[in-house]
Amino acid sequence: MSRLIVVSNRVNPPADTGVGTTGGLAMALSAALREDKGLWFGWSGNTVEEYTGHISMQVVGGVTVALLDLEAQDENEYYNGYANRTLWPLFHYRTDLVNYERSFDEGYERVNIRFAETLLPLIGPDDIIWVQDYHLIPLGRELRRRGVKNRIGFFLHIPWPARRVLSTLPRHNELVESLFSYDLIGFQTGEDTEAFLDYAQHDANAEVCEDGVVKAFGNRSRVKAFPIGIDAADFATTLKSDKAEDYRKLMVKSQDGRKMILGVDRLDYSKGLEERFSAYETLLDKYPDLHGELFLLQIATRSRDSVDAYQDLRARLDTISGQINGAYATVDWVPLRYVNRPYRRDELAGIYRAAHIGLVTPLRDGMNLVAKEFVAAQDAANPGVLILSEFAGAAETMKEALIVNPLSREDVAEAIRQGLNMPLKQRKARWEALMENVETNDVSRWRDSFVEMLKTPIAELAEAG
Ligand code: ADQ
Repeated sequence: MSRLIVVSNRVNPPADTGVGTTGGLAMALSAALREDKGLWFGWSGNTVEEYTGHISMQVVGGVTVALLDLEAQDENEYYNGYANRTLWPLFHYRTDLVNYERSFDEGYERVNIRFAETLLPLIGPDDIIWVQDYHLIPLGRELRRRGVKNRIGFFLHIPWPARRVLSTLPRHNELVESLFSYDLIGFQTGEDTEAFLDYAQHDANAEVCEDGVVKAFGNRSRVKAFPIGIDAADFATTLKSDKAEDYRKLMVKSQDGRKMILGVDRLDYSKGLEERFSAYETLLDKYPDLHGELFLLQIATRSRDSVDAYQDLRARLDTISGQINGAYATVDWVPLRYVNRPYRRDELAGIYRAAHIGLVTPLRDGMNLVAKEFVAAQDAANPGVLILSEFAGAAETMKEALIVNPLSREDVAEAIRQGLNMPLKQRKARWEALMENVETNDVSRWRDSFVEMLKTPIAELAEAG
C-alpha cells in the first residue's frame, strides 16, 4: 500500500493533549499522515556524542514519527551553519548577513546523507516521499544515488531568490542540480517559480516545456507554485474556545478605548521589525493628535538565539523600543508594548481578534501565515485592517490588504493612518474578499494539490493536456 512519507528538519505533530503551540503546517501534515497511515521523518532536535543512525519510532497524536539524533558538529555546521547562516539570509536577500564556510557546506551534505541512509530501509516500493524546505534540498539526490525510484517531491517554504542573488553562493549550480532529482518542485508563489525558471534557463541551460515540466541536468521535473494557507476550519474552532475569548476580553480591557495595532512574528531580521518600529515612530512624530489614542503591540518570540545576527537584532530592538517609549510615553500611556514571550495558538487567536490593525511588514517572506491568521480572526461585523508588505508571498493573492513597501517609513505610517480612519463599509468589503481567499486556499488544499500532482507521472500530465 502506498504511504506518504514527509521529511522535514524537525518533526512536530500536535500532541494528543489538545491545543498546543503547534502551527497550521504541522496540523495539516499530521492530518494527511493520519489518513494515509504515513510516516513523518526528521531530526529529534537532540544531539548525541557519536552519530549511530539509530531511529526512535513513536506515535504522537495518531501520527507515526521516526526521529534521528545528530551530533553537535552536525547541529553547528548543518543547522546553525549552512541552513541558518548561509541559505536563510541568502534566500531572504540579505547577502550582507550571509556567512559561508566550507565546513558548513560539508556538514549540510553529511547530514543530508545521514537522513538518506537512515530513511532508506523505511521506504516501501509504493511510498511517495515529500521533502520539506531549505534544510534538505540535496536529500532527493542522495536518495536517488542509493537507488530510490519512488516519486519524490520537494516544497520550499521560503522565497527563491533572484538569479544574480543566488549566484553569489559558492557551488550554486550544484545546489540547483540536486533539485532536479525531484519529480515535483513546489514554491510558494508565481514570482518564486519564475525566479527559479530564470536561473534554470540562464545558468543551467534548462528547457521549459508545457505544464511546467523542466528538463535540465539530464532529468525532468515539474515546477509549480503551491501557495500555503492556514488550517482555516481548525482556526475557527480555536477562535471559539474559552481561552481565545478570555484573551480577547483581556486585550479589550487593557486597550481602555485605544486602537490596537498588532505585530506577531518570530524575532527574525526578515520580518522587518526595526523598519516597522521606525515607521511607527514616524507616525507618532507626524501626528501628535494620535498620542494617547493608539498603541502598537509587538509580539516577537525569540528564535535561533545561537546565531549572532539574531542576538544583534534583539539588542537593537531593545534599544529602539526603549527610545520610542522614552520619547513618547506619558504617565498614563505606553505607545509600544514589546513582548518577547511566546503565546499559545488559542491565546493568539483572541489577541488577533481584539486588534484594529494587523501590521505584517516583512522585508522578504515565503508566504506569511500571520497575515492569514489575522484575517481569519476578525469579527465579520467590525473587521480590522490588514497592512501587508509587498515582499511577503501572501501579497500575491491578498490584494485587498493595504499593500506597503516596508522600507518606506512614510508609506507604512500613512497606511496605518488610512487603516485607522477606514470607514466600516470599506473595511468589510476588503475583509470579505480576504477571508474568502483564506478559507478557499487553506492548508488542506495546499497539501492535497501538491500530493495529487506528485502522484501523477509527467507522462500522464502530457496525455491529459
Ligand atoms: P515563519 O517564518 O515562521 O514560517 P509565518 O508563516 O508568519 O513565518 O509564521 C508561522 C507560525 O508561527 C504562525 O502560525 C504564527 O502564528 C506562529 N507565530 C509567529 N510568531 C509567534 C509568536 N510570537 N507567538 C506564537 N506564535 C507565533 C516559514 C516561512 C513563511 C511561511 C511558513 C509556512 O518563513 O514565509 O509562510 O514557513 O510555509
